Amino acid sequence: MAKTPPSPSPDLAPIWQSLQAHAGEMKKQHLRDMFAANPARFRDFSLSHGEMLLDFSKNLIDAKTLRLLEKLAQQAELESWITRMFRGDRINNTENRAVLHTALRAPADAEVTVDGQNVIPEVHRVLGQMENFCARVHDGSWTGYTGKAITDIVNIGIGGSDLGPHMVSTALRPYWKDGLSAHFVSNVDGTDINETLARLNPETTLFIIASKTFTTRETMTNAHTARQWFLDNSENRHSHVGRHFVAVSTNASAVQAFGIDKDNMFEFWDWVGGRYSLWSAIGLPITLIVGMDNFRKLLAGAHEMDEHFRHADFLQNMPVILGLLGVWYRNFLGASNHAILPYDHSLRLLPAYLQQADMESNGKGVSRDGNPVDWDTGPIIWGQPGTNGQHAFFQLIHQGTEMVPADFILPARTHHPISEHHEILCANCIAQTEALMRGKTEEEAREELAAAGMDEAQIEALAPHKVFPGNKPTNTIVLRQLTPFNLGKLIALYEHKIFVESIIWNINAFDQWGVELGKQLANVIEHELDSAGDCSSHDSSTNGLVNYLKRQ
Ligand code: G6Q
Repeated sequence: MAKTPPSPSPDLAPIWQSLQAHAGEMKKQHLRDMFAANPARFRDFSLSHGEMLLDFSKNLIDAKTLRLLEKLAQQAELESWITRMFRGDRINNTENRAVLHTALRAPADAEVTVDGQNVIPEVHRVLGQMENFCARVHDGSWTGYTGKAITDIVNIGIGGSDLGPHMVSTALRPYWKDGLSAHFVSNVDGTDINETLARLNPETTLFIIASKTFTTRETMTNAHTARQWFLDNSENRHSHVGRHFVAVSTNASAVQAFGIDKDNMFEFWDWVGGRYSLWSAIGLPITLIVGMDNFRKLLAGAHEMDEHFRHADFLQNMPVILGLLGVWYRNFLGASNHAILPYDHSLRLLPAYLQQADMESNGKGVSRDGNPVDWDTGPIIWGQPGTNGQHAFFQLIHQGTEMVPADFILPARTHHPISEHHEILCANCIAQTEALMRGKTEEEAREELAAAGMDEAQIEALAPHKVFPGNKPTNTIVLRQLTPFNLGKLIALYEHKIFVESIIWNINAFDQWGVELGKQLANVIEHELDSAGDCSSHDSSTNGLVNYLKRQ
């Protein structure tokens, strides 16, 4: 009998063992046979909520799998963790912080307290400030230093202060305001800012310096370069800076030291994690480019998912189902990674966004109490939009040796109904999930080759290469259309999925010490690259690389 892997807590050991035994049974089954045996499989294993459908029937599960996974969630006290997160408990234990991105999209009459203080009025005060500012930019009453209206918004930020606003702004391209363009600069590589500035006119450009800490080296370097470019290309008057630079931060003193008036600073709070911050003032570039009404719809969509997550029974609950399936594949069926495959060109940045959301949250090697984990945690997240991926890495998903559970995300309606493009896109998306599930038997492969006129010897040689094992798990998430509301809902779906997994794995999804390390290390080497003489303070490889670069 297979050895049961260690469970995330002693209390979970029996259910973990049951799931392990059940996984052994399920590995002997094929999805093709399960579909043949149960014609109602789609009905049994799909959920629909508002304008979103989740078809999870093409997973290696049956009713018993779900019952066991539900029990796992119950025994991990998921319900109480959900309550604790939403009510503002300090569940980010290593940073002693509440985790309240959900409060950012709660209605004005909600009440969520942190340290006895209701945070909702503050959230809505900043939303009001964003709304006023956007209105002034849009109606032309906020102008550049020569009196011209703003035409270009440049967001300078990195990680959580870039990926969310960038992904959402790109996804909502059909909603962009006429006469405005958005740009995103994140990389400290001067190429990024250089290429962006080359396209801009300082008279009509507004920079948003987005940094929770306002100390992040990359962002501050880009911000200073942008300010210098602005001064060099305008009348070199510092008094003009205020019209062209605003900040989003929690660090008021550093913002003022940079030269941005505190009235032009948009605040957020330590209970908003970087990768969960697009709903806060970090969303300012989104509000500018698509308008406040659309930003509020984005928030409303996320709130709808929050309510669903809080109140739906586990087996009717989309984030819970996705999270439990994630655990099922990671811990019981040996999957090391998970693909995000949006069949929507506008969602092309979603895989990169979810890489951070998921891998920074659940890429943890110690449990909440600081002990090394003995069980697998977050998988590697990767992906590309369809149909491009089909002509690249799908080969490995279909016929490689690695199991790659995948999410296919598809809008039923397109914003660009041009000739037959959307039908082709939809057909490809659905056909791929079908092919991954069914595969192609040797008999089918042989028949196909014979029909193509091959002789026996050719069939013999080629048939093994034409066989597709199938039994490859996929979810399909269909949105009626990629609207601001549905996008908000989709992002919140993934946020909560990630949370569900972290609870089962008994890890803190809301810190990121691995990211902090990079920030410290680079500072030391930056100084050494700049100082005279050979560097000898590191290992021979690090010293060798530093000294090689110094000589170039
Ligand atoms: C996100 C991370 C990280 C962070 C960036 C930028 O959860 O903490 O990606 O967002 O390092 O940090 P600042 O906003 O402080 O510049």
